[in-house]
Amino acid sequence: MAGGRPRSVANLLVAGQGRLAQGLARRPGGFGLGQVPARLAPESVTSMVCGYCSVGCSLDVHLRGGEAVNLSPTDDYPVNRGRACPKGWEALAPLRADDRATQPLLRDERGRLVPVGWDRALDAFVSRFKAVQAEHGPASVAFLSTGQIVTEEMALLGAVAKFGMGVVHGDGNTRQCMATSVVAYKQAFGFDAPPYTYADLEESDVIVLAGSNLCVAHPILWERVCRNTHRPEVVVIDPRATETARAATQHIALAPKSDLVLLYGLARLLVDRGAVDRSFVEAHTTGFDKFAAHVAPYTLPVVASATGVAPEALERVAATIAGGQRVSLWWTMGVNQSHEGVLVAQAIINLALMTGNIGRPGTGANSITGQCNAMGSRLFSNTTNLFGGRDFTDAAHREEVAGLLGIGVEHIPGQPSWAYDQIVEGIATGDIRGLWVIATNSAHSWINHTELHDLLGRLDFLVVQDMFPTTETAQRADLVLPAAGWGEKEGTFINSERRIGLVKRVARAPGQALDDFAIFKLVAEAWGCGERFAAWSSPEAVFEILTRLSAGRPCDFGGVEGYGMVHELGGVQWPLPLGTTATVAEQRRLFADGRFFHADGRARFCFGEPRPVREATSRRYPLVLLTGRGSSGQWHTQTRTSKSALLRTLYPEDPQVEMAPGDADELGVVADEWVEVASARGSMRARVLVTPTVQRGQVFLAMHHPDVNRLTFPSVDPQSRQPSFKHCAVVVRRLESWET
Ligand SMILES: Nc1nc2c(c(=O)[nH]1)N[C@H]1C(S)=C(S)[C@@H](COP(=O)(O)OP(=O)(O)OC[C@H]3O[C@@H](n4cnc5c(=O)[nH]c(N)nc54)[C@H](O)[C@@H]3O)O[C@H]1N2
Ligand SMILES: Nc1nc2c(c(=O)[nH]1)N[C@H]1C(S)=C(S)[C@@H](COP(=O)(O)OP(=O)(O)OC[C@H]3O[C@@H](n4cnc5c(=O)[nH]c(N)nc54)[C@H](O)[C@@H]3O)O[C@H]1N2
Ligand code: SF4
Ligand SMILES: [Mo]
Repeated sequence: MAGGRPRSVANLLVAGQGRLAQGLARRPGGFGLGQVPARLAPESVTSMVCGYCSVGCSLDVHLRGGEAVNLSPTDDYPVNRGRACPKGWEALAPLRADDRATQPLLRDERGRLVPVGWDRALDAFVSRFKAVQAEHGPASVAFLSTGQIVTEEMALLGAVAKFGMGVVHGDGNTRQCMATSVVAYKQAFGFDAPPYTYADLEESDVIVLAGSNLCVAHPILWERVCRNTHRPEVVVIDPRATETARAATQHIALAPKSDLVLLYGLARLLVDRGAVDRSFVEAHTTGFDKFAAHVAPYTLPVVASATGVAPEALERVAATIAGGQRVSLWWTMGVNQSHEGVLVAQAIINLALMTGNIGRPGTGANSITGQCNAMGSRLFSNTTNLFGGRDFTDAAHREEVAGLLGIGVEHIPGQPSWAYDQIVEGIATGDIRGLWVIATNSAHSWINHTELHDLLGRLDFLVVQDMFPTTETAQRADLVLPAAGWGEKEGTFINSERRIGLVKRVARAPGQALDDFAIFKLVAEAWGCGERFAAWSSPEAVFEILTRLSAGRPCDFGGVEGYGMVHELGGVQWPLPLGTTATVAEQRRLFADGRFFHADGRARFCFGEPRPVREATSRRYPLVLLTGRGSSGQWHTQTRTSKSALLRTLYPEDPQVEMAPGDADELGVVADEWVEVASARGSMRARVLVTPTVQRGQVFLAMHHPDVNRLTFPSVDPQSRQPSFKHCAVVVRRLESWET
């Protein structure tokens, strides 16, 4: 055991007590707190970015004695301007939950998770993983991480695991979420670069939302749409009549997974109508003529029959896009979680390119990301990409990073990580024997998880690092490392519009829980590679390292001078290279000069052939199952949001399967009745919600119930390897009354 380690654990635990909201707190006043009775008035207020979704709202945390007592949305932050959704208002609730992880837990010989000190936990971590690597090679230990820890932590994890522990394969839950957009952007623009700024939602005269339920999933972005004074046409492309679709001016209720045909059909109509911006296409893109030839067969009758959308509705959307002066096209999981998601995302990008709707206010081909720091993960998790969107297989990139980090280039693997599904497959084949899971609840959220549950049991050693020891994944672990959560640590998130925002320590982590940053540092020490990361001494020191790693890359934020500047400016959007400045009010969008990130400066039209869905409906499983977000009060696997009594009042207690009235009648079920929903892989029970928001032949389940992914079919997009959570075949069965 390294001599200094026990002291360093103690130091970290003690250090945590003194660093609450350091430096950047401000006195109350001008925060809309006028009505608060004096005895409850906070002593000071500090603002920080919300830890749930990628909108990245700022919250004013009210402090007493340096500890958070309450919060309210920040008035003057450019993202949310005084608003927050229910999750934001309740963001402190999970920190105070009864089931927080307070001590490391190690599984004993009798199979029970028992509390141990950090020293034993670290010994077990190191000895077990090193034993696995000694027997099966360094690549036999892998990690799965997240879009929900600060960038500094992600980067430290990626560095320690890959450049210190010899790990080769690590991926994140962002694979389930954003991988499709990443690949689509890279191929089309030459870099993973969502081009927009949120102000575009207020500046468009046409807003197209594909596979996005903005009202529920990104409420404050929907609020920005509502602030648009140009009376925009809002077109929603979604098989369901979601909250967003019902508020839209046009709802295209297409057949599930027919988006590619629909979008090619729209492209053809735009060509036919002469709506192509020839001068933009010629000056700034390549491949348009081939694309136009590719979409020629997608005539109105072909498209209407494949999508189930009336020809008049298709023509109206095309006319709306053609007539718009500032058209923005946005997409999320209805597009990304598909067996052909990359092609669909590129078809959206193509519509923006061919009509010249990019680089100007109110325009863009805009992927909205999901988790608070998915964008940080895309650039700095060091999983499939080397730091800063670089390439592990590129020797020059490896040299550059080694030089910037002052480490030997031999420590940088020359191959990218396996994707999440390949790591899971690697467990099945015995190639992966040890797994370290950080801030993701795979045993609930992974597709077709019955198989994963079995595989997790086959691992030689499973470590889960989470705020809660009660998650489905932590319950299967050999070692649980107790982590601090949002609000108990500092660092930065990057939101959907590329805005770097600050997170601060406003509460103490309970018991022996440590922030992920401290845990990664301890692991490095215990592993014996701590020296290599000596410069990674604090989150702000790592931020400085990341600033250097970004320099010269499209995501360059070399001009950002530390956390103080991020705070002063109300967040900073990349790029901001050294020598450039930003102001608080400024909105940064990409491609205003028509130059893209490919070597020739041009964007590319990318396209391909539609493919059939991987699991079609059958007589046995006649319904299509769609899954997604249930309400604005629920977050993913519910480890956090279910801890708020207030949020629990905003959604039904039991799982609900949404069903069209005609299907309910045919099955003879009535509202609220318990039924069984089954696929070829498993089944679950749910209450029937009879609603015309789903089409006949389709049912919808929110992803928040742990059994939903017993049903889903494990197919991935071949290019992005993102799972297709939103299409599989199921049957709904009545339960005999004695069973209910
Ligand atoms: N309240 C809340 N907000 C969240 C989250 C949360 O858990 N709760 N999670 C965050 C994260 S990580 C993410 S990734 C985002 C997700 O945000 P969204 O993508 O907006 O949410 P989903 O409900 O998963 O999917 C959006 C829509 O896709 C539709 N859809 C299904 N199949 C198809 C199809 O074939 N074509 C089309 N066009 N649409 C289809 C569904 O009907 C659904 O309404 O939300 C973020 N915000
Ligand atoms: N059927 C279906 N399945 C889906 C989806 C779908 O639409 N349908 N959507 C997919 C998508 S887009 C996503 S993003 C995934 C999300 O899937 P997950 O990532 O599994 O969902 P979360 O519940 O957010 O899990 C985050 C975990 O991190 C823990 N945690 C929170 N903060 C911290 C921290 O600071 N440190 C540490 N160490 N732990 C922390 C939480 O307690 C929780 O256990 O689900 C995917 N699964
Ligand atoms: S919209 Fe997203 S970032 Fe804003 S308060 Fe809600 S969860 Fe937090
Ligand atoms: Mo996500």
